[in-house]
Amino acid sequence: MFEALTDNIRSVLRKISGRGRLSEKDVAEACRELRLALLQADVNYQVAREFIRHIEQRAVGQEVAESLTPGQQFGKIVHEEMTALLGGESASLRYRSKPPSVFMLVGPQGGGKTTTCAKLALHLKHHGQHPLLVGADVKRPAAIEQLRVLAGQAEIPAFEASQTDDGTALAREAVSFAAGKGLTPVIIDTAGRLHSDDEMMQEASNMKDALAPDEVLLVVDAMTGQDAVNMGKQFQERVGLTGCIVTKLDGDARGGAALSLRHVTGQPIKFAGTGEHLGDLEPFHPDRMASRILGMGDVLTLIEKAEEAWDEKQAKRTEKRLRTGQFNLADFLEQMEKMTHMGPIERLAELIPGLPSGLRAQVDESAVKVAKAVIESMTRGERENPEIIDGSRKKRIAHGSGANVQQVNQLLRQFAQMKTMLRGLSAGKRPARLPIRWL
Ligand SMILES: Nc1nc2c(ncn2[C@@H]2O[C@H](COP(=O)(O)OP(=O)(O)OP(=O)(O)O)[C@@H](O)[C@H]2O)c(=O)[nH]1
Ligand SMILES: [Mg+2]
Repeated sequence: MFEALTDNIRSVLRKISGRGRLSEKDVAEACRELRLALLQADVNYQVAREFIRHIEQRAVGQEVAESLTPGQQFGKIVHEEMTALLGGESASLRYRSKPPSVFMLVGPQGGGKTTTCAKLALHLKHHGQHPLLVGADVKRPAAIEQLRVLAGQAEIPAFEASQTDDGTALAREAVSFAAGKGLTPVIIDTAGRLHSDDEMMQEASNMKDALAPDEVLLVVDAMTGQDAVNMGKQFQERVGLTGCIVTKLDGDARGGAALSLRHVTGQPIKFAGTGEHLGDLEPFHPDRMASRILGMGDVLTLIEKAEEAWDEKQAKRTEKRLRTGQFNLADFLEQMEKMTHMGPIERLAELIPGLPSGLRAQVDESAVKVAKAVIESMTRGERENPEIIDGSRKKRIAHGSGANVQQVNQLLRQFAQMKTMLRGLSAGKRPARLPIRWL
């Protein structure tokens, strides 16, 4: 995510972090480079200018001058300002006291509305809610079918309309249906492809007037850069928004849209889409995103992902096995499988602080596949007690898994390292469950 931006900012911060004292010239130089990095990432010109102005004001002031580590203090200021730019506090969804709550997703064509409706519904279902999906893109039967298919995959009810030519009437009907069935929230997918943007916004605005939704969420594709931001501004003016969802952060978006959207629309980013799968939606936390952009990782999101993928009972069992020194390659394999459920490893690697970019590139799924194949070629005894694996066993395992002896050795070494690390951590709390070191 935002690789070039992260690399550029890191290099500015690296240069400045070792300094014992910062002159105004040093600050000016760092700010100039930061500004350039932002503009190259397609951040709105005014947003970049204001961001830098804040940093400059603080960096030449007391805060830095009196700090024992001015370079690091500068980095802290950049992190804080980036967090503020992304909205400061995390923003949650608004619900009405008498359900069903109503969420409308709006936005330009192809931004990801339909997909995001289903992702959001699934996310909320995982948090104990009972959503109803409503396809109100009535001009395109294919769009309603698309939502129905996604709803089926997520095992979430999709509203079957009795009439289909008026999106607003359909949505109204869906809300009373939900009220009768105790379903909430009602998540409404709207049209992105009409004759003109004008017509699209008019329709969204009419629907909003009729339904008085609790959330009007703008869904925009981060890869469309400043176009997305301009559309966001128009939607805010014409329809009125309560929040934004940025999609396709997994692609090669430069970051400009995500960084400018909050400032330009005045509305918080509430979620981020990070892939094509229904599970690829994350609540948006400005401080965590700032950490990720600055290359500082995002351990909290990593832990949350781990917790979603892991069941508590199993985690307890693993912890116990660690404590009692029973943790073996079979557990290792089990963990690896769990981890592949958390999403592509490269993306998880972004969440781990301090991984240099070169190392990130080495963390690929094929390495995990090899490791899995190697472990699967072992006998049960070998998995439970890797010490018995001698030269001839290594050859057999390598042969059986399609790997070479070196790879078998490497895996055994990594396992030993991980075991040592986990044993050290197992006295502590949550990180003990995170098998990150073997990366
Ligand atoms: N990689 C990636 N693809 C996404 C993400 N969100 C949506 N997509 C893809 O983007 C494409 C368009 O998504 P839709 O949900 O159909 O977009 P839409 O806004 O409903 O489109 P219209 O209804 O035509 O305006 C689909 O192929 C989705 O799979 C994401 O976060 N990451
Ligand atoms: Mg759609």
